[in-house]
Amino acid sequence: MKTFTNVMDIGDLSQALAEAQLIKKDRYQFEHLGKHKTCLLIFFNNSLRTRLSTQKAARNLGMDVIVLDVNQGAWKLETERGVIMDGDKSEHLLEAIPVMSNYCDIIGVRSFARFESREDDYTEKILNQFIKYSGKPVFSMEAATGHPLQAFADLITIEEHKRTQRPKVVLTWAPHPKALPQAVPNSFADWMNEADVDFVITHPEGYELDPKFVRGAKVEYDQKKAFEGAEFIYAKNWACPGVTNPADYGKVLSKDMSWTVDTEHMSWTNNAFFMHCLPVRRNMIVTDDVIEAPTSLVIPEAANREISATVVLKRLLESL
Ligand code: AN0
Ligand code: CP
Repeated sequence: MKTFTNVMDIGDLSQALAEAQLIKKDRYQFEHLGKHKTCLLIFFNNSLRTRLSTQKAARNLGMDVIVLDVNQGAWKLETERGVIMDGDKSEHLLEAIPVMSNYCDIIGVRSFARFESREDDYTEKILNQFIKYSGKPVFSMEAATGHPLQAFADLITIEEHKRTQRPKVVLTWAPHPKALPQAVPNSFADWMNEADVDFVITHPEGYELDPKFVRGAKVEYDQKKAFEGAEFIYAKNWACPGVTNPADYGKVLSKDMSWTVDTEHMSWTNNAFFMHCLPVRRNMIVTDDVIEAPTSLVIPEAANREISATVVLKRLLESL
Protein backbone atom coordinates (compact mmCIF):
# COMPACT_ATOMS: atom_id res chain seq x y z
CA MET A 1 0.00 0.00 0.00
CA LYS A 2 1.58 3.29 -1.18
CA THR A 3 -1.13 5.73 -0.10
CA PHE A 4 -4.02 5.54 2.33
CA THR A 5 -6.86 7.93 1.57
CA ASN A 6 -9.95 5.75 1.10
CA VAL A 7 -11.43 2.28 1.56
CA MET A 8 -10.11 1.01 -1.79
CA ASP A 9 -6.51 1.48 -0.62
CA ILE A 10 -6.93 -1.09 2.15
CA GLY A 11 -8.28 -3.80 -0.16
CA ASP A 12 -10.15 -6.79 1.26
CA LEU A 13 -11.93 -5.67 4.44
CA SER A 14 -12.15 -9.07 6.14
CA GLN A 15 -8.39 -9.41 5.73
CA ALA A 16 -7.86 -5.91 7.16
CA LEU A 17 -10.14 -6.76 10.12
CA ALA A 18 -8.25 -10.01 10.75
CA GLU A 19 -4.98 -8.06 10.73
CA ALA A 20 -6.48 -5.57 13.21
CA GLN A 21 -7.40 -8.41 15.59
CA LEU A 22 -3.92 -9.92 15.22
CA ILE A 23 -2.32 -6.58 16.11
CA LYS A 24 -4.70 -6.12 19.03
CA LYS A 25 -3.43 -9.38 20.55
CA ASP A 26 0.15 -8.10 20.52
CA ARG A 27 0.61 -4.61 19.17
CA TYR A 28 4.42 -4.80 19.27
CA GLN A 29 4.83 -7.95 17.17
CA PHE A 30 5.89 -5.96 14.07
CA GLU A 31 8.29 -3.68 15.97
CA HIS A 32 11.20 -4.72 13.71
CA LEU A 33 9.49 -3.25 10.61
CA GLY A 34 10.03 0.38 11.60
CA LYS A 35 13.66 0.24 12.70
CA HIS A 36 15.49 3.38 11.46
CA LYS A 37 12.31 4.57 9.75
CA THR A 38 10.76 7.94 10.49
CA CYS A 39 7.11 8.88 10.37
CA LEU A 40 6.34 12.59 9.90
CA LEU A 41 2.90 13.76 11.05
CA ILE A 42 1.87 17.14 9.66
CA PHE A 43 -1.06 18.95 11.22
CA PHE A 44 -2.71 21.93 9.54
CA ASN A 45 -5.59 21.56 12.07
CA ASN A 46 -6.16 20.63 15.72
CA SER A 47 -6.27 17.05 16.91
CA LEU A 48 -6.29 15.01 20.10
CA ARG A 49 -7.00 11.40 19.07
CA THR A 50 -5.25 11.34 15.71
CA ARG A 51 -2.18 13.06 17.10
CA LEU A 52 -1.79 10.61 19.99
CA SER A 53 -3.00 7.34 18.44
CA THR A 54 -0.93 7.71 15.28
CA GLN A 55 2.23 8.45 17.27
CA LYS A 56 1.50 5.42 19.44
CA ALA A 57 0.94 3.26 16.34
CA ALA A 58 4.23 4.39 14.79
CA ARG A 59 6.07 3.53 18.03
CA ASN A 60 4.33 0.13 18.19
CA LEU A 61 6.06 -0.54 14.86
CA GLY A 62 9.45 0.68 16.11
CA MET A 63 9.44 3.93 14.12
CA ASP A 64 10.72 7.34 15.09
CA VAL A 65 8.07 10.04 14.94
CA ILE A 66 8.27 13.75 14.14
CA VAL A 67 5.16 15.88 14.65
CA LEU A 68 4.83 19.25 12.95
CA ASP A 69 2.03 21.69 13.73
CA VAL A 70 2.23 23.90 10.69
CA ASN A 71 0.45 26.78 12.42
CA GLN A 72 2.65 26.70 15.52
CA GLY A 73 6.31 27.44 14.96
CA ALA A 74 6.66 26.68 11.23
CA TRP A 75 6.56 29.31 8.50
CA LYS A 76 3.10 30.18 7.22
CA LEU A 77 2.64 28.17 4.04
CA GLU A 78 1.26 29.34 0.73
CA THR A 79 -0.64 26.52 -0.98
CA GLU A 80 -1.72 28.24 -4.20
CA ARG A 81 0.68 28.20 -7.17
CA GLY A 82 1.20 31.46 -9.07
CA VAL A 83 0.49 33.75 -6.11
CA ILE A 84 2.76 36.80 -5.63
CA MET A 85 3.89 36.06 -2.09
CA ASP A 86 3.81 39.60 -0.69
CA GLY A 87 1.46 38.74 2.20
CA ASP A 88 2.00 36.94 5.49
CA LYS A 89 3.04 33.58 4.03
CA SER A 90 6.81 33.08 4.02
CA GLU A 91 7.16 29.69 2.35
CA HIS A 92 5.45 27.74 -0.43
CA LEU A 93 4.16 24.21 -0.04
CA LEU A 94 6.03 23.35 -3.25
CA GLU A 95 9.37 23.82 -1.44
CA ALA A 96 8.16 22.71 1.99
CA ILE A 97 6.94 19.27 0.83
CA PRO A 98 10.19 18.06 -0.80
CA VAL A 99 12.21 19.52 2.08
CA MET A 100 10.12 17.72 4.72
CA SER A 101 10.13 14.48 2.76
CA ASN A 102 13.94 14.34 3.05
CA TYR A 103 13.63 13.85 6.79
CA CYS A 104 11.20 10.93 6.81
CA ASP A 105 9.99 7.70 5.20
CA ILE A 106 6.21 8.01 5.61
CA ILE A 107 4.07 11.16 5.82
CA GLY A 108 0.68 11.64 7.52
CA VAL A 109 -1.30 14.79 6.70
CA ARG A 110 -4.21 16.45 8.48
CA SER A 111 -5.72 19.19 6.34
CA PHE A 112 -9.44 19.89 6.78
CA ALA A 113 -11.81 21.25 4.18
CA ARG A 114 -11.42 25.02 4.01
CA PHE A 115 -14.92 25.66 2.63
CA GLU A 116 -13.48 28.32 0.30
CA SER A 117 -14.05 26.29 -2.85
CA ARG A 118 -15.94 23.04 -3.19
CA GLU A 119 -13.73 22.07 -6.08
CA ASP A 120 -10.48 22.61 -4.15
CA ASP A 121 -11.80 20.56 -1.22
CA TYR A 122 -13.31 17.75 -3.29
CA THR A 123 -10.19 17.39 -5.47
CA GLU A 124 -8.12 17.13 -2.24
CA LYS A 125 -5.85 19.91 -3.41
CA ILE A 126 -3.53 19.86 -0.37
CA LEU A 127 -3.32 16.10 0.26
CA ASN A 128 -2.70 15.40 -3.42
CA GLN A 129 0.23 17.82 -3.49
CA PHE A 130 1.84 15.76 -0.72
CA ILE A 131 1.21 12.58 -2.72
CA LYS A 132 2.58 14.14 -5.90
CA TYR A 133 5.63 16.01 -4.61
CA SER A 134 6.89 14.08 -1.56
CA GLY A 135 7.90 10.84 -3.27
CA LYS A 136 6.96 9.08 0.00
CA PRO A 137 3.97 6.99 1.08
CA VAL A 138 1.31 9.44 2.29
CA PHE A 139 -1.67 8.72 4.50
CA SER A 140 -4.65 10.87 5.44
CA MET A 141 -5.11 11.88 9.07
CA GLU A 142 -8.37 13.59 7.95
CA ALA A 143 -8.11 15.51 4.75
CA ALA A 144 -10.73 17.68 3.05
CA THR A 145 -13.18 14.93 2.13
CA GLY A 146 -12.19 11.84 4.09
CA HIS A 147 -11.06 10.47 7.44
CA PRO A 148 -10.23 6.84 6.61
CA LEU A 149 -8.29 6.05 9.83
CA GLN A 150 -11.46 6.94 11.73
CA ALA A 151 -13.73 4.88 9.47
CA PHE A 152 -11.42 1.87 9.77
CA ALA A 153 -11.47 2.17 13.59
CA ASP A 154 -15.28 2.47 13.42
CA LEU A 155 -15.52 -0.71 11.36
CA ILE A 156 -13.27 -2.58 13.82
CA THR A 157 -15.55 -1.38 16.67
CA ILE A 158 -18.72 -2.49 14.87
CA GLU A 159 -17.17 -5.88 14.11
CA GLU A 160 -16.29 -6.32 17.81
CA HIS A 161 -19.77 -5.41 19.10
CA LYS A 162 -22.24 -6.63 16.48
CA ARG A 163 -24.95 -9.02 17.72
CA THR A 164 -26.13 -10.15 14.30
CA GLN A 165 -24.29 -11.24 11.18
CA ARG A 166 -25.43 -8.24 9.12
CA PRO A 167 -26.31 -5.43 11.55
CA LYS A 168 -28.30 -2.34 10.61
CA VAL A 169 -25.96 0.67 10.88
CA VAL A 170 -27.40 4.19 10.73
CA LEU A 171 -25.40 7.35 10.04
CA THR A 172 -27.38 10.28 11.40
CA TRP A 173 -26.78 14.00 11.00
CA ALA A 174 -27.07 15.94 14.29
CA PRO A 175 -26.99 19.67 15.02
CA HIS A 176 -23.84 21.68 15.78
CA PRO A 177 -23.24 25.43 16.15
CA LYS A 178 -20.37 25.64 13.63
CA ALA A 179 -19.73 24.43 10.08
CA LEU A 180 -17.96 21.06 10.17
CA PRO A 181 -16.42 19.14 7.24
CA GLN A 182 -17.98 16.11 5.56
CA ALA A 183 -14.80 14.05 5.92
CA VAL A 184 -16.05 11.81 8.72
CA PRO A 185 -19.51 11.00 7.26
CA ASN A 186 -18.01 10.60 3.77
CA SER A 187 -15.47 8.04 4.95
CA PHE A 188 -17.96 6.30 7.21
CA ALA A 189 -20.24 5.84 4.18
CA ASP A 190 -17.27 4.82 2.01
CA TRP A 191 -16.39 2.01 4.46
CA MET A 192 -19.92 0.91 5.40
CA ASN A 193 -20.78 0.53 1.72
CA GLU A 194 -18.00 -2.05 1.42
CA ALA A 195 -18.73 -3.77 4.76
CA ASP A 196 -21.24 -6.54 5.44
CA VAL A 197 -23.86 -4.26 7.04
CA ASP A 198 -27.32 -2.89 6.24
CA PHE A 199 -26.39 0.79 5.90
CA VAL A 200 -28.83 3.71 6.11
CA ILE A 201 -28.07 7.47 6.08
CA THR A 202 -30.46 10.00 7.61
CA HIS A 203 -30.28 13.81 7.55
CA PRO A 204 -32.46 16.86 6.91
CA GLU A 205 -33.07 17.72 3.26
CA GLY A 206 -30.24 19.77 1.78
CA TYR A 207 -27.54 17.79 3.61
CA GLU A 208 -27.12 15.14 0.87
CA LEU A 209 -23.58 13.75 0.88
CA ASP A 210 -21.57 13.47 -2.32
CA PRO A 211 -22.80 10.54 -4.50
CA LYS A 212 -19.19 9.31 -4.72
CA PHE A 213 -19.51 8.30 -1.04
CA VAL A 214 -23.26 7.55 -0.77
CA ARG A 215 -23.16 5.13 -3.73
CA GLY A 216 -25.95 2.56 -3.26
CA ALA A 217 -26.70 3.38 0.40
CA LYS A 218 -30.29 3.99 1.44
CA VAL A 219 -31.10 7.62 2.34
CA GLU A 220 -34.10 8.07 4.67
CA TYR A 221 -35.12 11.66 5.53
CA ASP A 222 -37.37 10.52 8.39
CA GLN A 223 -34.96 10.04 11.31
CA LYS A 224 -37.43 7.91 13.29
CA LYS A 225 -37.97 5.51 10.40
CA ALA A 226 -34.22 5.31 9.83
CA PHE A 227 -33.57 4.43 13.48
CA GLU A 228 -36.08 1.54 13.57
CA GLY A 229 -34.31 -1.78 14.04
CA ALA A 230 -30.85 -0.17 14.11
CA GLU A 231 -28.06 -1.98 15.96
CA PHE A 232 -25.59 0.93 15.65
CA ILE A 233 -26.32 4.67 15.62
CA TYR A 234 -23.40 6.71 14.29
CA ALA A 235 -24.00 10.42 14.89
CA LYS A 236 -22.10 13.25 13.22
CA ASN A 237 -22.70 16.81 12.19
CA TRP A 238 -21.64 18.06 8.80
CA ALA A 239 -22.10 21.34 6.98
CA CYS A 240 -23.95 21.48 3.66
CA PRO A 241 -22.06 19.39 1.08
CA GLY A 242 -23.44 21.57 -1.74
CA VAL A 243 -24.64 18.61 -3.79
CA THR A 244 -28.13 19.92 -4.57
CA ASN A 245 -27.16 23.61 -4.33
CA PRO A 246 -23.43 24.37 -4.82
CA ALA A 247 -23.95 27.94 -3.48
CA ASP A 248 -24.76 26.43 -0.05
CA TYR A 249 -21.46 24.52 0.18
CA GLY A 250 -20.07 24.71 3.73
CA LYS A 251 -23.12 26.51 5.14
CA VAL A 252 -25.01 25.60 8.32
CA LEU A 253 -28.55 25.13 6.96
CA SER A 254 -30.11 23.78 10.14
CA LYS A 255 -29.53 23.64 13.88
CA ASP A 256 -32.69 21.61 14.45
CA MET A 257 -32.34 20.18 17.96
CA SER A 258 -35.03 17.58 17.28
CA TRP A 259 -32.17 15.67 15.55
CA THR A 260 -30.08 15.53 18.78
CA VAL A 261 -29.69 11.87 19.75
CA ASP A 262 -31.45 11.43 23.11
CA THR A 263 -32.95 8.47 25.00
CA GLU A 264 -36.21 8.78 23.07
CA HIS A 265 -34.32 8.49 19.77
CA MET A 266 -32.45 5.46 21.08
CA SER A 267 -35.77 3.84 22.13
CA TRP A 268 -36.73 3.68 18.42
CA THR A 269 -33.77 1.35 17.77
CA ASN A 270 -33.08 -2.31 18.47
CA ASN A 271 -31.18 -1.46 21.69
CA ALA A 272 -28.52 0.16 19.52
CA PHE A 273 -24.98 1.06 20.41
CA PHE A 274 -24.16 4.76 20.13
CA MET A 275 -21.07 5.84 18.19
CA HIS A 276 -19.32 9.15 17.49
CA CYS A 277 -15.78 9.86 16.33
CA LEU A 278 -15.23 12.59 19.00
CA PRO A 279 -14.72 15.41 19.79
CA VAL A 280 -18.43 15.73 20.48
CA ARG A 281 -20.51 18.61 21.78
CA ARG A 282 -22.76 17.16 24.47
CA ASN A 283 -26.44 18.07 24.36
CA MET A 284 -26.05 19.31 20.78
CA ILE A 285 -25.12 16.04 19.00
CA VAL A 286 -26.00 13.64 21.84
CA THR A 287 -27.41 13.96 25.35
CA ASP A 288 -25.39 13.19 28.49
CA ASP A 289 -27.59 10.14 29.18
CA VAL A 290 -26.93 8.52 25.79
CA ILE A 291 -23.18 9.14 25.67
CA GLU A 292 -22.78 7.91 29.27
CA ALA A 293 -24.94 4.78 28.82
CA PRO A 294 -23.33 1.31 28.76
CA THR A 295 -24.33 1.14 25.07
CA SER A 296 -22.07 4.09 24.22
CA LEU A 297 -18.99 2.95 22.27
CA VAL A 298 -17.23 6.31 21.97
CA ILE A 299 -14.27 5.30 24.17
CA PRO A 300 -13.56 1.82 22.64
CA GLU A 301 -13.99 3.48 19.24
CA ALA A 302 -11.28 6.03 20.06
CA ALA A 303 -9.06 3.24 21.46
CA ASN A 304 -9.35 1.42 18.13
CA ARG A 305 -7.73 4.42 16.42
CA GLU A 306 -4.40 3.04 17.62
CA ILE A 307 -5.23 -0.31 16.01
CA SER A 308 -6.38 1.07 12.65
CA ALA A 309 -3.30 3.31 12.49
CA THR A 310 -1.00 0.37 13.33
CA VAL A 311 -2.46 -1.73 10.49
CA VAL A 312 -2.16 1.17 8.04
CA LEU A 313 1.42 2.11 9.01
CA LYS A 314 2.45 -1.55 8.92
CA ARG A 315 1.20 -1.84 5.34
CA LEU A 316 2.90 1.41 4.32
CA LEU A 317 6.16 0.21 5.90
CA GLU A 318 5.88 -3.06 3.99
CA SER A 319 5.74 -1.06 0.75
CA LEU A 320 9.06 0.74 1.34
C1 AN0 B 1 -13.68 17.72 13.00
C2 AN0 B 1 -14.67 17.32 11.90
O1 AN0 B 1 -15.87 17.38 12.14
O2 AN0 B 1 -14.24 16.95 10.79
C3 AN0 B 1 -12.82 16.54 13.38
C4 AN0 B 1 -13.51 15.28 13.69
C5 AN0 B 1 -12.61 14.12 13.88
N1 AN0 B 1 -14.40 18.17 14.15
C6 AN0 B 1 -14.31 19.39 14.62
O3 AN0 B 1 -13.66 20.24 14.03
C7 AN0 B 1 -15.04 19.73 15.88
N1 CP C 1 -11.67 11.55 15.90
C1 CP C 1 -10.59 12.31 15.65
O1 CP C 1 -9.96 12.24 14.58
O2 CP C 1 -10.24 13.12 16.68
P1 CP C 1 -9.13 14.26 16.66
O3 CP C 1 -9.66 15.37 15.77
O4 CP C 1 -9.00 14.69 18.08
O5 CP C 1 -7.86 13.72 16.11
